[in-house]
Amino acid sequence: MAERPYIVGNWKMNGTRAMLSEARAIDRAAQRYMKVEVALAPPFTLLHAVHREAEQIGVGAQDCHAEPDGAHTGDVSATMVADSGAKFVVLGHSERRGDHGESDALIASKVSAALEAGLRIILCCGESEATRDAGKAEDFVLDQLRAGLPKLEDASERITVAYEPIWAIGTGRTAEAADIAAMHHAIHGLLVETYGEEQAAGVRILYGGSVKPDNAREILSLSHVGGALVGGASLSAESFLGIVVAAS
Ligand code: G2H
Repeated sequence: MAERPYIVGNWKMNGTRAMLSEARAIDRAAQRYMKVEVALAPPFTLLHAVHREAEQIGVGAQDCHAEPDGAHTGDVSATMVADSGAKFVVLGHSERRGDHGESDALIASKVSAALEAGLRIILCCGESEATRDAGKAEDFVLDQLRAGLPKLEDASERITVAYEPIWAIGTGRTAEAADIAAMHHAIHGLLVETYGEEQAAGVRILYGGSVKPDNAREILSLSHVGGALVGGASLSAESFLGIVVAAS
């Protein structure tokens, strides 16, 4: 188990103001588990409201635009995200890459914009089932990260990586423990190459993909697994807190 596991709920395109009671319940309960860092990434429309509820938990966005402002109808900049009270942004999620055709280059520019706005980032990576079956999962994931990881002196303060195999997202399937451990080990190796031993030790690598209260403890006990990025199971305080308890 990581020194201070990081459990992040990604609400995706779910949640209206009725969900604020779940955020409040998560926040109040998180105050009893100070050894776990707990955060929520609600949709843009709830960012400020969840931030106002949050006494203990971190709040972040699920995306941002690469430009600071301008004629980009419907988009939200990193500066706006920071202005809402959010402290981090999730970038490069496979649903952004898939649904919106986000390339590694675009994600790298969003990373720069987010850091410039003072946000921490959670940079996502993960392979498709076909890539895994072809034996190319590790090369693919490390290439995604080489393209997205910024040059930074204080990487451990600003960067979190989330490994989410696409075939395990929202499907109820989780990767085998040995496969998760091998990928997290490889990602840690790349972080050491990029930032040096000391900084890399502080960059947490989250696992994501159908993490639930009943599989969280095993996943979180794996070496170099520093927490979890949780989708479906973060939509109710009860199941999300089950994962927080497993991490504590
Ligand atoms: C992976 C994860 C959260 P879920 O996308 O980022 O979602 O836990 O529903 O598989």
